[in-house]
Amino acid sequence: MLDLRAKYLEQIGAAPDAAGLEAVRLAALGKKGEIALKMRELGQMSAEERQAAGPVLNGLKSEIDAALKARKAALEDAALDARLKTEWLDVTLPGRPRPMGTIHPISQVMEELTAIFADMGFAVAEGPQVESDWYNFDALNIAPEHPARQEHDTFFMHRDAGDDRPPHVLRTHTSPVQIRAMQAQGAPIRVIAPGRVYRMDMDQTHTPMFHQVEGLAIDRDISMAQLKWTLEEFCRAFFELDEVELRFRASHFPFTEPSAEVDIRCSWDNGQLKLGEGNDWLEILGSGMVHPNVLRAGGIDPDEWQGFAFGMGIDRIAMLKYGIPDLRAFFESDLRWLRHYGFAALDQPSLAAGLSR
Ligand code: 2NL
Repeated sequence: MLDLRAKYLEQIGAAPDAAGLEAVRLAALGKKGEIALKMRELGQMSAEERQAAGPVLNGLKSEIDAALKARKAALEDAALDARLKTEWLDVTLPGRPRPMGTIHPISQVMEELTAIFADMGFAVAEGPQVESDWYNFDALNIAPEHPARQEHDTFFMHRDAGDDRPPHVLRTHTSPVQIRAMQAQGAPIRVIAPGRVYRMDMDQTHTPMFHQVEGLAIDRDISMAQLKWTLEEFCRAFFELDEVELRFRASHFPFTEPSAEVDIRCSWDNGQLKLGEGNDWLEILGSGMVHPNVLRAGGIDPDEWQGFAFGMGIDRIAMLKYGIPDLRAFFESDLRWLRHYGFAALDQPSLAAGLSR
């Protein structure tokens, strides 16, 4: 008996894992285990022998049982300790900062100018960037022999050989959007059309894709005075100036008559541009009274209705407002570049944090 006790307690203590321990349990306490065999032998013993051996055997059984349980608990503890050691995680470590994106300056400027014109009652219209030549040219009173319709400026879409229809174009201005708006809505109408436009031009100050916003107001007696007020009001709000002064210079566009190029009063003091003051003028947009042919193309009777229209480059006014001197800011969209030029969206602390590494 003492041999059994020593043997099993030693094996239990040496069991390396749960499986080893289970093998020991079966050998000792299992149905065909050594203790069970001894229990069975009690039946062949005399009463006195049985009275002596029984309690010893029972005591041995519970001692081994307890030792098994204790060893099992110890093995589980050790396994947990090992796991905690390998799966340890320092939740107090600082996070890894990730550089964050921000709204593109062109998108922000589009939102700004849309909000300003919306306050003045203009709705936003959108349309296709691939246009028919009718919407892009004919409807705007641009004659077939006009230079813009020749190869130079315009991206023409492909036509199959033998297909003699005039090719579609990448719109060269957002005016076709306003033709479509006039056709859909009729007069009176007040819309702006911001969006991408395309011209075959690529140098320091031109990109083949750029952004334009055009505006259109048609009613029974819209005048150039209202055009001027609308543009002044826009410039005051957009450039955040108390005072603006605009100058209309006679000009020519096929789609307006009369036409005016619009300059804003400014100063250039040692290379620093200031809008709203000074003795210089900076051209910012083109405008005029909508040509009767263009009204007709939009399905509006020029004997009953008239109105103004204007168009300006968004990239250009974005650069003016935020002091961005170079188109690379738009190509590369590099946050460090934009921050260098004090782009306003970067003033938000959460965005600045992403840049500070
Ligand atoms: C410029 C000149 C201009 C328009 C665009 C327009 C649109 C319709 C009818 C008449 Cl539907 N006109 N647009 C008018 C005058 C000038 O843009 O220099 N843009 C950058």
